[in-house]
Amino acid sequence: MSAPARASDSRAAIKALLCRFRLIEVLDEDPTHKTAWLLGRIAGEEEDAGEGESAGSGAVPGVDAAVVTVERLPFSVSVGAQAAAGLFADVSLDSGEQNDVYSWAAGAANSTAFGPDLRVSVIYPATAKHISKHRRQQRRWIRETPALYEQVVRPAIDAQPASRIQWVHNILSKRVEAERILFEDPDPEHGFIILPDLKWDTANPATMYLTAIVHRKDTRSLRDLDGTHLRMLKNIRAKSAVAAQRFGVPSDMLRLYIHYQPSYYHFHVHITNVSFVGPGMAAGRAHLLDTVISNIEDIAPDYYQRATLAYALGSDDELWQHWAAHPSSTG
Ligand code: G7M
Repeated sequence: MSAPARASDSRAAIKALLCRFRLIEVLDEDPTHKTAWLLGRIAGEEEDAGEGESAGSGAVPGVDAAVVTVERLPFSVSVGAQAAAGLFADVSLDSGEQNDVYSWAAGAANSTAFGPDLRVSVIYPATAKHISKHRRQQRRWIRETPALYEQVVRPAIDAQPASRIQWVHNILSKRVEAERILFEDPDPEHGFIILPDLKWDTANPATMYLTAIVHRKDTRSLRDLDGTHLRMLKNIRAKSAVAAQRFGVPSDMLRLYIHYQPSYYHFHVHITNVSFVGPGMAAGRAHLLDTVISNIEDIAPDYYQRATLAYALGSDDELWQHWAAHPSSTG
């Protein structure tokens, strides 16, 4: 589809497309970000004119398929901007309850008093790749016992090419990102480097995101941690505070955690501002460093070689295939 030149032309073209959109499937929904991804087809002009629905209800990728993203926008209300009628004059309510001094209801705004309330984006024609990219992944809950780790996960990690963690070796050998290093303990057994995570632009301390990458090359994940790592783990905790100070974030505003499963099998710790909540912090993925230290120190040095670790795996994850091939992987 060629892009119309002016904003008003675009608006009219998008509106025309949306009017011809026939919903086939809700590909995914995210209640936290109030967003839905919809698959549909764009009806032909003659159908739109009411000359009957075309045969079949499917959409043909690359031809008439469209992916529409609908997102509810944040409120934008300014005091005094509303006419005398009042802010809620046009609101329609379709349910309501009252109890003592408390009242609540749901409905629709029907007005611009709260600012625009919807952002819509359209991919048309959408290819099969566009569609699968926006379709919710199938998810499975895994209970990984130590035996299953040996049978399924360790071989999967062993099968990964070394090039996958080349970026880590580049950082440790100071070939790249050297100027971004905030702290280094160069000890080959207990040492590590702390630097800003790729995802953080270093501009806003409220979203501070640092990573500690250890020098030890034999530690691939949480599973490998034991009593020999305690000194290093405690030192990461202590020196995170030093690194975070550079951005004015005090030590009691840090959240330190380890992913299991991680994306990269060279041990590292995530260091973030406690007020920042990101997708990598879900229960079942983020293991708090404080708890990890306590498990090894107070419960057992080989806690992580004995524990069953549970997590969710998406069907796009490489590990998924290994679990799918294993009959006893679900608990
Ligand atoms: O899920 P996992 O614990 O494996 O997370 C790895 C982290 O490494 C993520 O937060 C990535 O943003 C971060 N990361 C990945 N790469 C490729 C780089 C990189 O090249 N430089 C830095 N500084 N961080 C990275």
